Amino acid sequence: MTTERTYAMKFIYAIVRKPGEDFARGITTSDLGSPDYKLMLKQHRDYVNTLKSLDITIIPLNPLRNYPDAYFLEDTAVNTQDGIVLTNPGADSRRGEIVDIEPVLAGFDRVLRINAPGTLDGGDVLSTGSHFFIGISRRTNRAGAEQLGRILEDQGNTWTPVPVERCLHLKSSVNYIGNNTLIITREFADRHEFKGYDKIILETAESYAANTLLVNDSLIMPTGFPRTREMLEKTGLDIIELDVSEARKMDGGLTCMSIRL
Ligand code: CIR
Repeated sequence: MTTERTYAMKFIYAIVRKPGEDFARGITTSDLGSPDYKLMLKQHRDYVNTLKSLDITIIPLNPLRNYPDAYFLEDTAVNTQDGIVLTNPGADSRRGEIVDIEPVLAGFDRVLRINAPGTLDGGDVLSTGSHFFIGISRRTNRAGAEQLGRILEDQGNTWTPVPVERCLHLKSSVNYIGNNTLIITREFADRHEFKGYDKIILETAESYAANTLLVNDSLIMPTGFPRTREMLEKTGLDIIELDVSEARKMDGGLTCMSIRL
């Protein structure tokens, strides 16, 4: 591990929410079968314990009644490092999650917000430091992306919109793993927006592994993607594999289940 590694951000806290018993009523397009609550809770505990083991202080929240997707906290807020931006989630069934998370975030930093008609999910926002990519997706519209873009520019950052067509969120397919390097699916690898970055390009069968989470010096990746693991090992980062099979059945994964601050 080199000491001069460049992070997108160094994290101290993670806000996490225990999945509720109704989590299987969340939105999903996957055909991976019905998720199991007990297993979901175990996998969520493992996720939280892994973050703790990386010296991250956990802010735990309880399940949110009537919001089965609310444990995918990432979609509700964007940490720009100069403040926190409360989103306006693109799915109607998730919009009310904002009311609950706002006071929690207000304890950390200045909170700005995305307003209707703009919609934006945090899963569409990828930071590589002072540059941000914002996915224009089924959840994030151009108005939402432009609102966030203006906030980022005011803070001295830059941003690029990226069309997202075949997956839920931008970060379902692309994540930043430090040192100017992206982990990226084949679908996005040749896009002009990502020119200038080094890339770990995933085999199509391992595309889900794009949702890998960099926490300081460690990469948390989903289990079951051996070719991706081999490529990631060459980065010299510590690699931790976590089974997130139940979140995957609900179209989520590692980045989605926390807000890192
Ligand atoms: C949804 O469709 O909104 C949830 N079932 C999954 C959200 C996953 N979030 C993320 O990728 N950031």
